[in-house]
Amino acid sequence: MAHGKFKLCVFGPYNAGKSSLIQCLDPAARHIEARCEGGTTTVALDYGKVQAGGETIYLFGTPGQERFEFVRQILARGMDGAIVVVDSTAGPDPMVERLSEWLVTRNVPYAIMLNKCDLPGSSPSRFARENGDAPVYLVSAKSGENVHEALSLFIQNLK
Ligand SMILES: Nc1nc2c(ncn2[C@@H]2O[C@H](COP(=O)(O)OP(=O)(O)O)[C@@H](O)[C@H]2O)c(=O)[nH]1
Ligand SMILES: [Mg+2]
Repeated sequence: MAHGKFKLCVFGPYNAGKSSLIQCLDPAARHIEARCEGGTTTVALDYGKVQAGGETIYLFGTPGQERFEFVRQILARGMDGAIVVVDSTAGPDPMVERLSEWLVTRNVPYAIMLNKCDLPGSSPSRFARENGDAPVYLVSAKSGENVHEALSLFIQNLK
């Protein structure tokens, strides 16, 4: 997979911190919100580009809401790896489990980023059992803690 360019998709539930993570990795990242029927719901996408581990990484943030499965399918085409962002202050989420299973079936290497570790309610041990073989990194997309380091480590694993 060492072709110098990586497409990474960022998955995870709504509000987990996907957009913040991409913004943290690339301050020039674009955040796109498209309004759906009636203007009450939005589909949010993100795009960023960052250098890590000597490679150029293209980051595609996917919408978290369950009903945007079709958008995730489109964005996922040709991805070399994935990041699953999890809110470490929240309880285990069935969507995270489904995403992980889907990535395993598709043979896509992925990392779990347990986000919001700066908050007092952060409890990473809650997720310890559900991650299979995927590497798990504790990060804060808000403070930036461990974000670049986690990405670099994950990229090294992919090469
Ligand atoms: N305290 C804290 N708040 C965060 C962190 N990451 C994201 N947030 C907040 O969580 C909310 C959702 O973040 P966002 O990136 O929009 O989530 P998305 O829906 O997954 O894209 C926002 O209010 C963020 O400011 C973090 O690491 N720490
Ligand atoms: Mg978002």
